Amino acid sequence: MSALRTFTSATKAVRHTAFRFAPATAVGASRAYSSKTQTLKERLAELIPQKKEEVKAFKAEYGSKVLGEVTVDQAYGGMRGIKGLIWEGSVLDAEEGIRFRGLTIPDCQKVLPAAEGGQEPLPESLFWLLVTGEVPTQEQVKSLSAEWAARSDIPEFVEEIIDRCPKTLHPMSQFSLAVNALQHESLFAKEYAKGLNKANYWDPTFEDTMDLIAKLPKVAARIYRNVYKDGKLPEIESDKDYSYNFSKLLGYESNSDFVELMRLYLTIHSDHEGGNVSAHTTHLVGSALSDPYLSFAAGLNGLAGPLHGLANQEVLRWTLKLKDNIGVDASEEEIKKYLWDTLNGGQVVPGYGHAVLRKTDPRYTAQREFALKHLPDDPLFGLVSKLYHIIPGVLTEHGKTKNPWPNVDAHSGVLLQYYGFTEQDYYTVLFGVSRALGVTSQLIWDRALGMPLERPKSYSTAHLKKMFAKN
Ligand code: HAX
Repeated sequence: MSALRTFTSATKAVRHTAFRFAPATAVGASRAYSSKTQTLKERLAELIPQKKEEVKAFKAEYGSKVLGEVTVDQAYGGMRGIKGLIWEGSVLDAEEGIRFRGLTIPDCQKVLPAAEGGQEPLPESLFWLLVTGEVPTQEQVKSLSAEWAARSDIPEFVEEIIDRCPKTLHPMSQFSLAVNALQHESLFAKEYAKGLNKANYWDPTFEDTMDLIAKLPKVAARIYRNVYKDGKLPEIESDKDYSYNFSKLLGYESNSDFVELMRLYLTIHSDHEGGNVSAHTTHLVGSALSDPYLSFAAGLNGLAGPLHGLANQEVLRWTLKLKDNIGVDASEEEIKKYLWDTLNGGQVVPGYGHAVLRKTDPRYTAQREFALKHLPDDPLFGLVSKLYHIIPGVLTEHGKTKNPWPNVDAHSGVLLQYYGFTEQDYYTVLFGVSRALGVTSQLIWDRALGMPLERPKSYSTAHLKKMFAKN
């Protein structure tokens, strides 16, 4: 195993606390800190016993409280609104949108460390926040960037597997295949086979998570270069941040605005509480003690569905088709007709609607603000803005969707295409790299808190009829 477990840097840490697990018991404000920068793992090791005690005490007092009842409609209706999951990193409010450990996206943009000369939060900062509930220092973030760079190499056989994929295999299928193959490296699986004490599950889970996140850019970029370019990859720079290096592997690092976009993108797509398909799947598969590689690969397969992460490729495709059919300067009437054609064709308008949200997704807003700042005059951005003012009205008139407002996927494609990143089929891979941060930080806590095998109860229609029908 790597020497990185003891990775440190000799700078004094100043802790900014965004949210503490339990204000009454949290260490931090009054604690004397060591003069070296504390690593994420060291901080986590301190937090785990506190959090375990907190949860134990909470359950002892409130364990029998009722979270809600479940109707037959909900059982048939994709379990919408059923409260039955614990997810520490983020909570989604239907009106306000996501909060990561209590922080909104604008809060994160204000308080999370950015790159030197940059303004957007670094995904490293967000990961630290998700794992610990605390805002890291610049030094801690720097150490995490360096640690991920140092762990980034992928085994040769995984490179060969990716290289052998036909170009026609969807990038998300290649991505999932490669992550499954990386499982060869799983420390959790190896330690478990030797006989691992339950109390220590979190440790190799943490190591796997760090390795997995670190390796994703090389996996993802290899797929990109193979499918769309000449298959050659540059070296990463060990003193640069994760998003810079990922941009470099993809071939876009020379544009500092693209690198900033990547930082924002990887931060805001990371986590969206526990019930969405990719998060829930990762958590569910992880509950069988499948290691982080297997669990995340399962989550990726869910992200690859068009009602979930694949919507980002669908949005750009749909928007470009609209542009080709009626032009970028189409009138409101022409756009409305095009929308009705989509709806009357029994298709969804991609990028709009949400299972939980009932307002414009703040992840959409953050991307719109980025566009207003960096590409205000881009014609496609102009079209996307026009659609933002027209689609909600048409969807409301259509009368089906509970939320006519745009979600995260309605905006990402237009930003990427502006920088020449036009390969729509690849967009969900970027989402996947980001989603790893959220779902694996929860896996660490699942193992630390000893979360059990997930196994909800199901019924057949015949059984439900017997329970409720008069005859
Ligand atoms: N266009 C047309 N119809 C829509 C719609 C849209 N954008 N959004 C919802 N509807 C329809 C549903 O298909 C459903 O129709 P039926 O009754 O015929 O089945 C009806 O409105 C009620 O759906 P809902 O309760 O409002 O929404 P759900 O919770 O069932 O589904 C979805 C949420 C996100 C899947 C849905 O809004 C949708 O399909 N949107 C388009 C695809 C999309 O953008 N997906 C990405 C979502 C965000 C995400 O996960 N990103 O990764």
